[in-house]
Amino acid sequence: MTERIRIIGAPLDYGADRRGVDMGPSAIRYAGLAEGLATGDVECLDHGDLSVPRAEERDPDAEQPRAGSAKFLKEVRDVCERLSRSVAEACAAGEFPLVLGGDHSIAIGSIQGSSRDADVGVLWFDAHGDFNTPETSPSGNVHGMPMAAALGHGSFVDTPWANAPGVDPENVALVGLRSLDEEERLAIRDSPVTAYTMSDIDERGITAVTEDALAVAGDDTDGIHASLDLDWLDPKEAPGVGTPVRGGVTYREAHAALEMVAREGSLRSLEVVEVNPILDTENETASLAVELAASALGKRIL
Ligand code: EXY
Ligand code: MN
Ligand code: MN
Ligand code: MN
Repeated sequence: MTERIRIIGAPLDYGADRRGVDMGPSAIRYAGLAEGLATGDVECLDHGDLSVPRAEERDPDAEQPRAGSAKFLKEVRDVCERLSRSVAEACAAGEFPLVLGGDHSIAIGSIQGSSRDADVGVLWFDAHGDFNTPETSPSGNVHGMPMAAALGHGSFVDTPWANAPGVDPENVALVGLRSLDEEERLAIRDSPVTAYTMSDIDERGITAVTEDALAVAGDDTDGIHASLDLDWLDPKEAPGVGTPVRGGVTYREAHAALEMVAREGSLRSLEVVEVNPILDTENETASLAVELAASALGKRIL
């Protein structure tokens, strides 16, 4: 049966400090996304990019939703609401949503859309926990908050556009952590989510950790959403990201993990985020995003 992949670009950069991540979807397409995913029985339907107002054309007097220190929450909400609809529509039409970021705040929309009519587990591949709330964030950048937002933590409790009621924190696995803020660290420890640090990967190997993470996300759920932040990888492999952290997973470890995700068979949506072509070297981080998406979607060498 032909599998249909709906590509949705979300060129949002309001969740991060560094401009340039809004060019991620173009860079990923330029790196050969459609060809990279195509096999005999895969069809790519590119729905283009959601429109995001440029910083220069924003109305500076527009009212911002009040919530602690979250910056540009109105812009993030506006894009996430539309993204959530598009992802939910794709799922309902039997298509596989592949979302291209943009900064990681777009995960709020993809997770909500994917879990609108289903119980969904989440695999979060990231150097960061993205578990801050407007109350705990040291930066006010919403890309450090999407996982907490989806779970309705802090003042996100009152934001129906952000919460994903179909996601039980028991089915959330954070993989590859190596940079957490202090309050964020405590929030993760207090929460039922399961977190695997880089030390876990050092000690047990990527295969054992991914197997456990898949079991967490797949336990009694209808499917899994995978959120791939390119800063999960070591900056030597993926230099084109806004918040690089040394000591990340290698090229082979990343492929191995995502190939396991494909083999497990319950992936229902995927996003690749934080590719910043301005900071990249010859589009190699965007190319890596294409390769890893292909691995997650089951592309085989043999
Ligand atoms: N924890 C820091 C903050 O909240 O500002 C850094 C967050 C970076 C988030 C990146 C993309 O995963
Ligand atoms: Mn992230
Ligand atoms: Mn990150
Ligand atoms: Mn459950």
